[in-house]
Amino acid sequence: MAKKLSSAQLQELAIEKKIKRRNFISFSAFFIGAGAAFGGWKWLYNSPQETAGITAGTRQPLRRALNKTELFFRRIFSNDHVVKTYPKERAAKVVRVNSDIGMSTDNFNAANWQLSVVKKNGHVLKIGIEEIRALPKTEIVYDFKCVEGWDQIQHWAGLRFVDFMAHYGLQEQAEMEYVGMETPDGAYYVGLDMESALHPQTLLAYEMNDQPIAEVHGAPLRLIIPVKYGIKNLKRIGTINFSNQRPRDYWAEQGYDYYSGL
Ligand SMILES: Nc1nc2c(c(=O)[nH]1)N[C@H]1C(S)=C(S)[C@@H](COP(=O)(O)O)O[C@H]1N2
Ligand SMILES: [Mo]
Repeated sequence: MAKKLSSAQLQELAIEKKIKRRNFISFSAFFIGAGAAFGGWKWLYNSPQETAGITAGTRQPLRRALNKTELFFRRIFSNDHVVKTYPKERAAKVVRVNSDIGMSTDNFNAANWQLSVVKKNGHVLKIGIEEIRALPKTEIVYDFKCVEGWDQIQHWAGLRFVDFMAHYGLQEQAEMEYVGMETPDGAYYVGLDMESALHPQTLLAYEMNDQPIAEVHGAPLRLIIPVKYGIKNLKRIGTINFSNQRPRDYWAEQGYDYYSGL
């Protein structure tokens, strides 16, 4: 015959039972959670690799997520966001030189440089630097940021890209989704979403600190696109083209973010 338990003992038993149940629940939750995490990782790990092309290879689901975050940020930081500017006195006198891909001096002569603009119909406009200098000049003093972790307040001047498009009657190309820019030798190249290219602070720059841009900084014409990291600020522009697909991009091919916005 079962021993009669006191109410205190009964209470104790009930509590013990409760603790056992709690332990069971938390252990199960832990194993289910760990299982899910492992499963998720395995799923990602076994997912097909995207074909490395415009962007470097990663697992397809990860790339889909990255592309979604890009769209999200593009909507939030669209053209009404303007990068902070500074008084000219704040601009660095000694401007940092970063990298020089596509900047070889072997087959390049700034004196006979011409910009090539490939129109939608395949026709190529050839534009000299004097023609660009004759158009309205816009200046900007802002904090230039490189993904490698440095930044510097710099003073640039040139033709706003949006003014350039209007002046050369490039409305049809402005309706396209992307702009591609490349050095004359094609060794360095960037792809830009049209919104950022047409941003009011984006310049085809030909002056730095009130002087023509030095060769190392991209003479005679470079891109200054304050809404992007340094990697997109192509030095020594040779060709500009337009497309509805992402143009090739040097650093995106190495795994950097294609959008690279700030
Ligand atoms: N042609 C060309 N443009 C380029 C680069 C390059 O290597 N080649 N590097 C980019 C990077 S990573 C940065 S930070 C800036 C540096 O510009 P700066 O040398 O004038 O400081 O240029 C960008 N444009
Ligand atoms: Mo950079």
